[in-house]
Amino acid sequence: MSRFIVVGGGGHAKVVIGLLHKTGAEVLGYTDRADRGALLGAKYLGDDSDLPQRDDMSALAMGVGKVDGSPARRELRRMLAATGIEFPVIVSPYATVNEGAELGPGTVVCDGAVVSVSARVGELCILNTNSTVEHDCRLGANVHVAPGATLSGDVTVGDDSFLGAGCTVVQGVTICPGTVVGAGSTVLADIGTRGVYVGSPARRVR
Ligand code: JB2
Repeated sequence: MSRFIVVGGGGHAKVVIGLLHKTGAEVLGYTDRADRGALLGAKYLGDDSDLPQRDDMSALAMGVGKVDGSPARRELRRMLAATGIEFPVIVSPYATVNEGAELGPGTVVCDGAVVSVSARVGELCILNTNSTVEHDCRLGANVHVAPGATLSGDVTVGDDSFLGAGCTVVQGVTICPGTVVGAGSTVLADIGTRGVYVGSPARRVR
């Protein structure tokens, strides 16, 4: 059985701890810049500085979430490479990952999410509650598909992008790295310039 330490102690960390409990993994505790109290019974272990010295963990989980187009989580993971400890894929027992789908290390698939056939999802992605990544989609690293968002077939999403809650991306669209799509928006055409896109059809606002 894997013995996890979760990095981060906010809302997303709590989600990850809950998922780990459901998979039967052991959670030794969590790290954060400050003590956030017990999270679903997981205790505070201090900041990240002691992690390289610990010999009791066998896996790390990225509990720091994101709702923007920044690469910060990837940088944090690079810093934690000094521990020599892997970030395994975490899949809720209530998610569906179909035949031929590939998930990169550190990716988390939450309750009710569906990853369809032959989708390729990069490292450290968050496929949040009830999101859908349809057949043949290609997601880069550190992409957050927020709750209820739908990527239709053959969509490509660049690294670090954030696709807001309940948004829809129609089939075949390509979205460049670092893009933010607002909640409930509908993306009908390729996005080639990094920025924030909202509305139906989604238009750039920043
Ligand atoms: O380098 C770090 C670090 N940077 C921030 N190392 C460690 N160990 N912890 C770090 N943190 C901590 O992550 C912050 O001190 C804070 O306690 C936590 C982030 O918590 P917050 O609740 O602000 O956000 P979140 O990242 O858990 O969740 C966001 O992303 C999720 C995917 C939220 O906006 C959620 O609504 C969203 N579902």
